Amino acid sequence: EFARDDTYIKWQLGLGFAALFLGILMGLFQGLDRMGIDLYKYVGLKSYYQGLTIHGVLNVLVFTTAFNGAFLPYVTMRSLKRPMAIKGGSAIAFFLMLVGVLLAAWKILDNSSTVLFTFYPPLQGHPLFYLGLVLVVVSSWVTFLNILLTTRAWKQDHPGEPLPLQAFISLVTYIMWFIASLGVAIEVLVLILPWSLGIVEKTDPQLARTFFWLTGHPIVYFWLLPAYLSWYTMLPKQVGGKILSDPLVRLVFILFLLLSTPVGFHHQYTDPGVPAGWKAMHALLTFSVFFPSMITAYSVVASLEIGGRKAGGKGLFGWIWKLPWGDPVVTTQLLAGLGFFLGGVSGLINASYNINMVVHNTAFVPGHFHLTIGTAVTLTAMGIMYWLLPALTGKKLWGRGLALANAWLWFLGVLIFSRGQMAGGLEGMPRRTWMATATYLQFMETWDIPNKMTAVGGALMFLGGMAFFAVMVGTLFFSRERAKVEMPTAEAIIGPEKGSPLFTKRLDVWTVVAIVLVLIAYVPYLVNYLGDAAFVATGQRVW
Ligand code: HAS
Ligand code: HEM
Repeated sequence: EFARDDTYIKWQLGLGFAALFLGILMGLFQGLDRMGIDLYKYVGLKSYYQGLTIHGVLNVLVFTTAFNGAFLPYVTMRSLKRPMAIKGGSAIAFFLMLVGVLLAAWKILDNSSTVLFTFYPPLQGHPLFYLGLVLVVVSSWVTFLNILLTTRAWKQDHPGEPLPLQAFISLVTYIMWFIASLGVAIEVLVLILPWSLGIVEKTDPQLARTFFWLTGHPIVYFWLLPAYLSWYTMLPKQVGGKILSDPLVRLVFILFLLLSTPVGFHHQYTDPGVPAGWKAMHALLTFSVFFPSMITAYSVVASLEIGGRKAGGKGLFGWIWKLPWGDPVVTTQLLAGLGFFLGGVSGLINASYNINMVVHNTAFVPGHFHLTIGTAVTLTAMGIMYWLLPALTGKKLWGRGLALANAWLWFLGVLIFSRGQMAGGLEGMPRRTWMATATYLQFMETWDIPNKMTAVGGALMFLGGMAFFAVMVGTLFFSRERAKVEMPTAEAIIGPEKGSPLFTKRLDVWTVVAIVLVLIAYVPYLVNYLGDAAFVATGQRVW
């Protein structure tokens, strides 16, 4: 019944993880650069920055979008027990993404678009690079439309019933992403492409940054929410626990829908041209979007505790040791969650308007996000693959020991790596800097240990990543045993019928509120800015 869509889901996962493979290879190069080791020249890359563009684009633009575009349709179909509504939808989404990735990769590899994953002016890339990224986003919109129509068709057959939780989460994630992605769509189509094509001579970097970050913060929740889907609705089943409360989970995702987007200025605290009042408002909203994650920490840990106690765990912490640590599906996610605690704490430091002045543009920030996207999300995606690949191929997971090594090496590695980056950052060590060539930087004594920690921690993460790919290849080609694996779906102690219908059924209302909040958070600022600003800046052509 699902075979038609599953074929392209598999291809999209393949594309996403191939991107991650190359992405983390560049990560290793960046880490080793901190010890003065320059590997770029051996693989024909022109500079550290070309590698960093590959790292950022492949890891956080391609891997994440491809993984979500495969995983969430997979979940939606199983949750609703029906195939996707648009017949060729999964195929269209895959091919759009494939062409987009090939175009962007071509233009990065010929060094015409070494503009980093944030690609805002005045750095200018080749038009085909931007076009490639546009296609990746359009692919995600096709997936959104497909999920929307599939849930709609289900509702017509089940009038008055709330959507099953996993389909509800998939849908909210994509509604949030669709609203958020309009910022970068405007940036690329209106401000960047005409300028990169030479149709207009100048563009406005400040305005472009604002549109970029309108998308650039909520995109991190687009990356995170599928991991939350797994932590909330699958992990409890995998450890023998239960979801605490179905309506509470829905509330959390509705809060993300509302609060993810109107916070972009927390990436622009140091930008001139944004009045302090607007920055303060976005700071306040950033603290608000912290709450749904706090609720998550509480409820997911409670679900784990139920499982651990059922398995005989006693005392305040005794249940933790009783969790199935021998199962890589579980261990990856537990360690991803533990890493995320630290990612969350450092996020709060970034978000504090005044303290941001200390950490902005320093290595502290990569320290933060390798714990969030780099670990909470990536390690969870790896853990998901440990059941999803057997489910999709019917082959038993190969190399359980390697899979456990993946989890522990990555976790240990990121603790060392991020501590190094953060310690250096607090001593003013810059991010996005080719250390091996900036000889004066190497002689900063206080950065010596942070640099070494970055290199060693990064190398451990890399080894962990290779263990993951070995398990994937092993399962695909060497696994001889068959396995019948189903999507895990945990039961909830408090079911959806106990929640207010406003939260369990009325996503339309919340979508409207979310749009209004975005308009309030940006439109008065934009009207004011456009009234004042002349499009003054000139772009720096790099091709
Ligand atoms: Fe961030 C910069 C603030 C979350 C990613 N962030 C970045 C950048 C990236 C990124 C990529 O306000 C850099 C962009 C660039 O290149 O310039 N971030 C926050 C805040 C949060 C946050 C307040 N970030 C994320 C997530 C990301 C991500 C999630 C990716 C997925 N971030 C910022 C700010 C900046 C920033 C500023 C700009 C800095 C600058 O100056 O440039 C919050 O959403 C975090 C909330 C998290 C928590 C933790 C809850 C803990 C849980 C764990 C449960 C435990 C379990 C395991 C399940 C409150 C849920 C238990 C296990 C047992 C064994 C018991
Ligand atoms: C940046 C290493 C995995 C996303 C960096 C930087 C280093 C690094 C050292 C800082 C570069 C600089 O500021 O100059 C590593 C290593 C990894 C790894 C050793 C694992 C082996 C990942 C993963 C993701 C990720 C899995 C996301 C899925 C990013 C992003 C940047 C970055 C978005 C910022 C790029 C930019 O500033 O343009 N990485 N990384 N990394 N990393 Fe990673």
